[in-house]
Amino acid sequence: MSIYDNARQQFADWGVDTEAAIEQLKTIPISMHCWQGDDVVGFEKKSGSSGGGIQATGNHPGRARTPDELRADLQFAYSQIPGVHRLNLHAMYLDTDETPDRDQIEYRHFASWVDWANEQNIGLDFNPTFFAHEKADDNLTLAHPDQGIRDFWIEHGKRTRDIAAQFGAAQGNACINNIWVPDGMKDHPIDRMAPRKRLENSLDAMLSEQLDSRHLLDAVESKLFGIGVEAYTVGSHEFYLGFATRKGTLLCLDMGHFHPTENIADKLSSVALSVGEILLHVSRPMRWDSDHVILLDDSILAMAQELVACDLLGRTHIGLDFFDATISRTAAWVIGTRNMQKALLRALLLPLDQLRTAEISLDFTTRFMMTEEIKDLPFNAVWAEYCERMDAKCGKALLRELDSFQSKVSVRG
Ligand code: RNT
Ligand code: ZN
Repeated sequence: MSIYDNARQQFADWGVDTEAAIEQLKTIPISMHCWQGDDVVGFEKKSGSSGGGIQATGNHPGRARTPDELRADLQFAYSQIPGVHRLNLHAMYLDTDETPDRDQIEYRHFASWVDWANEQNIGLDFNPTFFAHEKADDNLTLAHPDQGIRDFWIEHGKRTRDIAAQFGAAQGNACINNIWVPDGMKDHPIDRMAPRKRLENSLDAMLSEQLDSRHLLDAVESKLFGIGVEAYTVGSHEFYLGFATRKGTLLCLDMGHFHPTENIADKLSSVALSVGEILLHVSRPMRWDSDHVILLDDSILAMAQELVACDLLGRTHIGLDFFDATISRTAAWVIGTRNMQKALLRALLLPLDQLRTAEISLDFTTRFMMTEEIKDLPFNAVWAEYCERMDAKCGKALLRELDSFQSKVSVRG
């Protein structure tokens, strides 16, 4: 009996069908974020740091400096990740010799990404870039007191919606355009209300045009604090939960954007009662919103378990948001994305019916015994089988691939 057949039998003893889990895992796309490949720098022809409190640390060799380098790195990463893929692009990643300001970007500046994505069978998601720009230096954009600055950013946002909708139309699926603004204050504001009203009005203006939801889905992302906006963020969780509920947008939950002890997985079932669809930025905060590469740890396993147990996979879009430049950037993508997939597979392999039965009968002893006993089931054998069927490497063979690709890109200046 093969290792997989043996594992299949062990799961079957618990009433779990490993084949069904594998088939379902194949259909769950993960939107990989382009910005892990270049430390959130982008391809605008100007210098400067990412700003907005976003901080990539490290100087590992091999940062992608051009769209072609980034695409080559992505292509390698995708080749090591079994399953269906999406790419999450930011507006600062345009591919053109022109130098449009943020309020001048057009679809043609991104057309090469669509050609490449279609060739590679990769769905595209998008984001307006409200940071790393002189008009964002006050850490105020859509909520800025100056109407001219607000209008600039509203125009940027409108253009990204148009571009995202055209991505969606060109690809025949919905592109998510996710709005995150850095707006906030370092010290205690006197007026917490006025900036929030301005943000709401700006968002309304930005989202006013009705676009086809088969091609575009708008999402809004909250944040608790950032460097330089410790005392107050305009777009807090409550702000956007209310906004998304009232306006019908998606709500983006970034795992680094809450108090460090909050359980983000616990929020899914509550949020899902108020909003139609959810976007996740799966990330790993360490003491603060540090955007560490995600591990296969309890927080990720809990997230995946909630998605499966609450039947939310059909209306949750899984995106990643981490960036680490102290290690191989391509390895970070591959290991982090595979960790998300491993977590989903583990969740799909849980004997949920039996666990639910124990719980609903208030038999917490059985529930407890089961959750602990099933931790010893051979999840790794099912993952290895999945990788083999999808032609992706595992273990030492994977490490060799990652290492050899990294040594090729290490020669970049
Ligand atoms: C910032 C937000 C946001 C960004 C990306 C680059 O704290 O998490 O999602 O990380 O847009
Ligand atoms: Zn995020």
